Amino acid sequence: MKKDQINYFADIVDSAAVAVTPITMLTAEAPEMTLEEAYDIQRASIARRLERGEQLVGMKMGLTSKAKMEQVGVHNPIYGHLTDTMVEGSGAELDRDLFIHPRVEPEVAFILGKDLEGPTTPAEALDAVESVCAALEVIDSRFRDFKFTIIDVVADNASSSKIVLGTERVAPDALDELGNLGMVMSHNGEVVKTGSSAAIYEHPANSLAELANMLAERGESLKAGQIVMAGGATAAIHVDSGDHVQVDVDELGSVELSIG
Ligand code: 0L1
Ligand code: MG
Repeated sequence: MKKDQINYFADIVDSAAVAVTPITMLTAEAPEMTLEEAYDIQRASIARRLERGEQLVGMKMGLTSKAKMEQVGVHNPIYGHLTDTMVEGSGAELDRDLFIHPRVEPEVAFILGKDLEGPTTPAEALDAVESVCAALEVIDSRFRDFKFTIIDVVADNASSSKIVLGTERVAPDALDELGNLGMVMSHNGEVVKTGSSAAIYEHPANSLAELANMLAERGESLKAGQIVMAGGATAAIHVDSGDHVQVDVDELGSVELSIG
């Protein structure tokens, strides 16, 4: 695919995100699009955000649990880019008008204390982590009816929209069980999902290492200070105006958001 076509599709996903308007899958127009080209489109759409003054603050892994893969019918982990305007603190009230069809999922996030470059192992990846926190991700596919192929969702920056981070930050070596933290998500006061950080690629450190390794294929790496979302531990839930969502994570405390 030529550069002008990459830019053409980057404009489509970026404009849909800005206008909060659903679009048809890109693969309907370009069935021959490859995964590599989809990541090129993702990067070109992020370049548009940076040109508007947003700052790159981290990355996310997506589709790292069986529950998530089954929910959207895509069976490979993918990554996306996070900018400063996507990051919120616990207790944030998010305007419903920011989203087409928001869903929320429980995660854990890493804050890196050192640069991390693949190829790497989960143990080495964890050594680059300064702290871990509870997190919620609000995903919002730009594609109509939340339907996409892996190519489409990668081009759409892995459905990234908002992340909400818990205030409690814990060093990884101060955690007893990073690989098996209980996670309980409540929706309007009712428990709707229970799970464990073990569902996140069998251990969140596996997800972090996989991200560094995927980036290394493009000669890229993670930087000290960046946030990395490890992926959803359960399927995502639909949310709407007036909703409140909270996740309580063993050893990491809770994080909550509401939709205004
Ligand atoms: O964070 C995620 O797992 C989302 C990846 C993209 C698929 C989706 O929109 O659920
Ligand atoms: Mg996620």
